[in-house]
Parts: sequence; structure tokens; C-alpha cells
Amino acid sequence: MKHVRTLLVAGLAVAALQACSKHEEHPAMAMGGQAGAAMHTQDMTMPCKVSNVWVRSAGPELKTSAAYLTLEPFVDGNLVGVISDAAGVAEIHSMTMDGDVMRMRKVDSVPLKKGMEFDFKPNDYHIMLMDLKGPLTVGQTVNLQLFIETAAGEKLEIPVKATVADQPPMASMAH
Ligand SMILES: [Cu+2]
Repeated sequence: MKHVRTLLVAGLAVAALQACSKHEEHPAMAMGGQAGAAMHTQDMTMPCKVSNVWVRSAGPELKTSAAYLTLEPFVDGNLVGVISDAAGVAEIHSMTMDGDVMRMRKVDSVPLKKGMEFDFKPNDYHIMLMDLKGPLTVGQTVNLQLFIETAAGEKLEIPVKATVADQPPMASMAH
């Protein structure tokens, strides 16, 4: 099971490279990683605005954590995958009440509507980080790559930097 998931992630990574090279003519996309993430809240060449990004801290005894963020898409499409440098596996999860029990489920994609904010937040949709490569300490930075397929069929990669924290950032609490 774990092996199959690893292959899936490797497949996504290949897709990411293709998305990257496809957009090399875009200065903002070509800069990739760090520069792209630094301007993630302002850059209108990006297919969405990303805010309230954080990753829950995890001690060395934990192998899982979760990333949370708010997406405001500028186009219709789907979030179809996530990878992270901090985790061997990253999955999109929903969380629902099943009687008195909270249950997490892996979902293949999340529909994005232009101009409609979509929240990944505690006890709700989240980016599950599994097979953590090490402890996640408060203040540490984690890189995420979001994969979006637009309604027009474009495959886009969004680099996001997340700060590790114990609780949501202030902006999120006022939201
Ligand atoms: Cu989960």
C-alpha cells in the first residue's frame, strides 16, 4: 500500500516538472520555489491566492502532521495533488463526523471555483503529511507544491512556503 502511494507521488513530481517547464516563459513561475512563494499572496500570474498557510508542529515521535491554508482561485479548476519536502507522502483529506467519530478520508481532488475561498483548516479539509522526514519545530519552514488543473485543462504548480506552528496564524483566527 505504502509502495503504491510512493509511486503515485513520484508520478506527481514528474507532472510538476512538466508544468514548470511549460511555464518557463512566465518570469514568476520560472523563478520557482522560493521567489514564487515569497510573492504568493500578490502575484496575479498565479492561478490562485494562497493565505493563512501553516503546518502543525510534530515531535520526533510523530510520523504525521497536517498543513492548512486558504485558497482563493482566480480560475475554475481542481486541486489535484500536493507534495512536500517535509513528508514522504502528502494527501488531500476531508474530515467528517461519522456518528460521534471524526473520520479522515483521502480525496483525489477538491473543486475550486473562481473567487470562492476554500479553507483547509483543523477538523475540516487538510493536507495530510505522512512519513515525516523529521520533527517539525515551531518556526521552521516547510515547502509545499500544490497541483491545480484548470477547467481549461492547464496543469499548474503552485510553490507555497508554510511556517510550522502550534495553532493557526492570527490572520486565520480573525477570518
Ligand atoms: Cu488526514
